[in-house]
Amino acid sequence: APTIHRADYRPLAWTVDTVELYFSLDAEASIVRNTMQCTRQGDGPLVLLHEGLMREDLTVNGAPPKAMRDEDGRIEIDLDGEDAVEVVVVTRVNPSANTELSGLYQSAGGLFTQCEAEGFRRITCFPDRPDVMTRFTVTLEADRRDYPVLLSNGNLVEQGELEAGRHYAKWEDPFPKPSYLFALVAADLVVLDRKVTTVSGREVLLQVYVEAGNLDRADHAMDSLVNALRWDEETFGLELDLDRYMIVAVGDFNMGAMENKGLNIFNAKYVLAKPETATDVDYEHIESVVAHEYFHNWTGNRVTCRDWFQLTLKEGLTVFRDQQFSADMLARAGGETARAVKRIEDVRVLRTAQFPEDAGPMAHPIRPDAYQAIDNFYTATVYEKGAEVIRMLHTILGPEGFRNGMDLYFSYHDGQAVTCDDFVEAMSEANGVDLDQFMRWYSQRGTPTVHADVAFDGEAETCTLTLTQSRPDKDDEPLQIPVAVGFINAVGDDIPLRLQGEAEAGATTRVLQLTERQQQFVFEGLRPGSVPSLLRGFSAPVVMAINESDAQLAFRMAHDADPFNRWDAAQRYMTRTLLAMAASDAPEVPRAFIAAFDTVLNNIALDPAFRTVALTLPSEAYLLEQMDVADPAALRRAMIIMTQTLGRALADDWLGHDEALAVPGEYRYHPGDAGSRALRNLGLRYLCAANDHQGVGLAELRAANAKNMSERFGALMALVQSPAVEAAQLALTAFEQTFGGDALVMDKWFAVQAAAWRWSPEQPATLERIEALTQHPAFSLGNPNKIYSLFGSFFRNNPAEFHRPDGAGYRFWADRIRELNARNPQVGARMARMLENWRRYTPELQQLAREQIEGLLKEEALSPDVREVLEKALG
Ligand code: DPP
Ligand code: ZN
Repeated sequence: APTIHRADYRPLAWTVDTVELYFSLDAEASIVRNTMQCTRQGDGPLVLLHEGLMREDLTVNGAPPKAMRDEDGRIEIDLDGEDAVEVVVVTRVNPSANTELSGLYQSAGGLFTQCEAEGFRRITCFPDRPDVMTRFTVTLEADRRDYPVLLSNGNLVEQGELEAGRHYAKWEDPFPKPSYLFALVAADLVVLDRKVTTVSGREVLLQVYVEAGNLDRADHAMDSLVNALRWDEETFGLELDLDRYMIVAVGDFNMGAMENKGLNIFNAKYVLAKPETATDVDYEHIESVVAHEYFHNWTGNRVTCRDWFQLTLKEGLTVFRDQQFSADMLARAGGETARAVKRIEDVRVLRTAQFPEDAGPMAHPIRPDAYQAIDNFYTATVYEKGAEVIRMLHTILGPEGFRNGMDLYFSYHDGQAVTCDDFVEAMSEANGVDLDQFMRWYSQRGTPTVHADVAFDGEAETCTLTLTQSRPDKDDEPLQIPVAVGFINAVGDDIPLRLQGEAEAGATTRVLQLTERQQQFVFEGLRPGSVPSLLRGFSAPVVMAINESDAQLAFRMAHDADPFNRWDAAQRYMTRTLLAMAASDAPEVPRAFIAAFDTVLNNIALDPAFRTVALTLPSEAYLLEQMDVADPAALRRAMIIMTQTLGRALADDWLGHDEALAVPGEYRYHPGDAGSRALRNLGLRYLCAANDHQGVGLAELRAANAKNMSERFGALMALVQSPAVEAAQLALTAFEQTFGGDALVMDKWFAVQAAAWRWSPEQPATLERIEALTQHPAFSLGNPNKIYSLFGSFFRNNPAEFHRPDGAGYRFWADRIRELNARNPQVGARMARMLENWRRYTPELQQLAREQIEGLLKEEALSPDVREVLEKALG
């Protein structure tokens, strides 16, 4: 596929003012009649894009076009002398044959659409680019019995019966929108309604549509939607602009959810929840994804992207908004620690998924310069690092300055398709702050490093902090990096800080602006031995490099007043200990490490939720990234010894906390309760890893009898992730018998088995287990959630079993890529990415991986998505 460059952007010569779509819906043969009123806005032909369409008719002002070219999915029609024309296109599509789940497709007997990024051109011919904003009127006509519910964007203006058991509904969206925000649903669904009054006093109808039988799982999504609506009113003064806002859950969906104007379509796993089937983590994810899509209504829909290179304009900003929202919700119920734990979880995701991406062959700036398949750029970099860049602006400008910038951004650009520059310029202008240097964050790739050097002068009681930044790409262009800094005294208290030249000491955390390659900051009144705590709250998406002894890390683990850094100290200590163990012939957990761990575990002044994140080992993906040569087998051996040691050495403590933290009463989704459950689940993990008799007994009981899925699944996971092979098998079978008919719960059942470590030689190899599971009746290659659960969690979360020395994991991977490439290239490309960092591994593994990647590249029918990933991987 050709490479598309950001620099080549040109506006189109023609735009579409209004479009009328008439769908005669049918699972095998839907007819789409598309009537566009087009107007000229520059020199050149009218352009229509299409992919895989059967075209039945195309006319301009009622006649076949005179001068028309049609090549590679691009129609160009010369219309010299014309300034306005009506174009009609009639196409025929087969939703039941659409396994890519892009465009119009079938799921569980219903019809659904997914148009971002380029799915609309698989429905009709259209200038399918985000900078073409059009008013849509949509009529859906279908069989009433099979498709009783007919939905599209905007307001329902007409509906009625037709002959032969058919009916219709007509929808009008009052807001011009790009085609990627178009949606329709025709299905047999039930609905949860709620009416709320917006801040300006308008009554609006909120709806959550689910399959019959799932109505008892829709309340949490609805509550989340109401909370999001209120939060955006209060925090940003942004009100819902529609009379009706719909969320529809669908079982087969490539992404998490989609923010179509007024008609969000969601992967069912981000809608459906009840205590018996959803974990605390599911509840948290639903809250944040519902909010994310709702927030897009302003950041994405009212103001959209000029081109797909600007994706982070809407995604980075909207992820930042949903993170802030979730943090506020959690803090409201669970206090400031709950907010900090949310921040820690977000950074953990960044380090696990984005840091390796930014160090690998797919590394790209948050605003990429080039791509072959845009679907490959819905990445952790665009989303998560993009959100960190917005967060830095928030830090630099402060909450009020940021809000003023948002207000100005909307006042300038409402109803427009704009660029990241437009956003940052509004922030700059509203605050009178020069952000030219800050803009470099949009074009840099790779994770920058900040080296810190701390020098005390005992006599003068000063401390000089020298910060040096380096970029992996352009080292001569320093970035603007806000570095939040604190110092802790010998008894563990934060010290009020005074920078040289200041009259008196002030706050205990100061945000320093690092703008040069190297800068010195002199603090006065600091005694030698004060312990620096740098990059508090993870104030910038960088690696902070500082020489710290184990003792200093243990001290910060016990005392750092910044909860993020307290967690981070634990992560650093764990990382260096695990890496040393992985490099050792006789790995052992040092006593001092166990003592530091013990101190946190038994500090009951700390929230259980915080203790849980602090005592959770870093992900293997992150740890492998820290190894000079990634050796999954050596790391796994270290992980096993580490978990078994912590389970055995602290067994009584884990058991004591398990009893003390039992949550009485009915399940409720609440950060306090969730924290207690999480710490108990973590305890079971360590206890079962150590094959502790009592721990295994508790896990068996809970896996069988727990009233809620958080506890039940936590126990199941502890058993599967342990040497207690028989107990695990019994629990898995019982779980399957109870939940075999529940697709979302079975996703968990597949995922937990795919992530299983091998604790003893008696345990079957995970790969063989996965191969058997692909034959399970609940598994389906056509369902993306199943792919992510069974294959994704194996490739991503189980490096030692995936990167097997015999290469069987890689052969399995290549076979799955072949299958998925043909069936669903977007999902196939995501799975293909799971081996992109193959050059990081041992020479033996590299050789085996290379063979498989090269073999795949010889395939003729490789989709552009998969090809781009593999070619870049081979580089
Ligand atoms: N639906 C995806 C998201 O909300 C892409 N826009 O991030
Ligand atoms: Zn989004």
